[in-house]
Amino acid sequence: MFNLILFGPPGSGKGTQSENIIESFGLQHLSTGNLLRTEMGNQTELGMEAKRYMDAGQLVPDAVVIGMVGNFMDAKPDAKGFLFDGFPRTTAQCIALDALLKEKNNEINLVLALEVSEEELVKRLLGRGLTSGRSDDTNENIIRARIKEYHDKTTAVATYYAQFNKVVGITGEGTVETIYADLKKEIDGLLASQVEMDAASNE
Ligand code: B4P
Repeated sequence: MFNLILFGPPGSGKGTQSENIIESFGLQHLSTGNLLRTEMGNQTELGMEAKRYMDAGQLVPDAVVIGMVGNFMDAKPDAKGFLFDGFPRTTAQCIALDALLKEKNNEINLVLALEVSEEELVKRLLGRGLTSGRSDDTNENIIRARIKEYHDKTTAVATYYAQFNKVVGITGEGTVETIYADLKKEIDGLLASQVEMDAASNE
């Protein structure tokens, strides 16, 4: 199994780049933002609770998100790996994810961290808000609150995985294609080194 986290602030291109990565590498896409928006669209109890936080630019409580991720992973027993997009977003979520993977004798192999300036993030999200219908993208104050949540709670995710030397920073400004090429180079490099290690251990 190959498990990858695509990490970065809101609007850094996680959703955009995930599409390319899952297509090339056949990973199962797990976007907590998408899962939460589906729950909201279906007006489930979980979705109605999540909406209150998302509309204020705040993170949804850990227990809600972790339960949802566990259910999603259990429903995909044949996945050859997961691409985690927008998850984990707190240290508690990192610890919970490690435990969920360990139950399946697995771990996170790589964290790719997209780096984008705050002004570019605000510009992109306001741009998406013109057409997406997402209420959290239309108001600059809410967008800045989301970026503050990222600095207050989510940058700790990179610190957590850095202690295991799993984080690689990627410049997230430029064309979608050049950024994808940089991401792909890192994934290809890691997969090649895993093949070499497997071959060596079979000798
Ligand atoms: P998410 O749905 O995860 O999404 P996001 O932060 O808005 O951004 P993403 O980085 O995916 O942006 P995208 O590629 O689309 O989160 C939404 C909310 O859900 C959070 O605020 C939180 O409340 C809640 N939530 C989600 N997960 C949670 C968790 N684990 N715990 C607690 N709460 C959680 O790109 C944005 C725009 O930029 C697009 O318009 C795109 O076209 C454009 N763009 C992308 N790449 C570009 C490039 N290279 N150049 C120019 N524009 C580009």
